[in-house]
Amino acid sequence: MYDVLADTGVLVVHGMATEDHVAAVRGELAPYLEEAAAQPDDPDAFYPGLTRRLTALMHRSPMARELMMHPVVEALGERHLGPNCKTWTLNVSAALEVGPGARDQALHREEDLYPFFELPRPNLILASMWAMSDFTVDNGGTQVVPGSHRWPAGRVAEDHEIVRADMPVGSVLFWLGGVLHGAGANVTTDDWRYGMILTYNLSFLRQEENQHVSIPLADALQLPEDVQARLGFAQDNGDGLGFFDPRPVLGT
Ligand SMILES: O=C(O)CCC(=O)C(=O)O
Repeated sequence: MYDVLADTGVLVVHGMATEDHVAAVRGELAPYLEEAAAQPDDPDAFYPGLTRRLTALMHRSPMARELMMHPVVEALGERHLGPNCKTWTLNVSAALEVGPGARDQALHREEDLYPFFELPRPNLILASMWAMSDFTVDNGGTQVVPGSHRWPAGRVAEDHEIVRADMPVGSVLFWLGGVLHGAGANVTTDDWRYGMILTYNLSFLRQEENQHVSIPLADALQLPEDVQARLGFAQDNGDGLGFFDPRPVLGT
């Protein structure tokens, strides 16, 4: 498991979530996703149209928080991010539905958020895509380019180097943050491909999704300490990074 991810930059693990757990997450997010209308496509936009997106999942779905802390994720984070930091944090949470007619998303790297580091970079991000419905090569299964985490800047993927995630509901596609990837096209099916992306970054880097605004402090402080820490509501293992004092202002 560890070597496959290190060597190819990509790994699929089946059976990570039960169908009941997937249904529970979907149920918790459904009222929010219903309001996330799919837009027509703009061919120049980074996000393809005919898709539905929802963020701030860790505030909205207690069952998704359990998946964020899955032991396999913890083990992969320890191995692939652990050597480069004291701890790691949730970087992004999003539910991503790819609807009929959606085009391929342009290939990109999660770690392009941090251009200070030259390619190929040390591991800064571990990404996971949870299959909340079956993923196929035709219905929008995520495109990934194995090995591209080791490519120099400027190398462009050729069609034969791109593979598309084909995995049953409850599986997870993992990839390292240097791997080229993007949502797949869904032009021949009537499916709504439903994925939940959770990415994790080294905790001394800024989180792409601002958890401190997405999750009110009073709610965050009710969560178990390990969950708070993964969300970034903790000081880095005893050093000064991220220190805080949650006591209220005197007299309030
Ligand atoms: O939906 C997917 O399969 C990938 C999504 C993605 O890479 C993105 O939204 O940046």
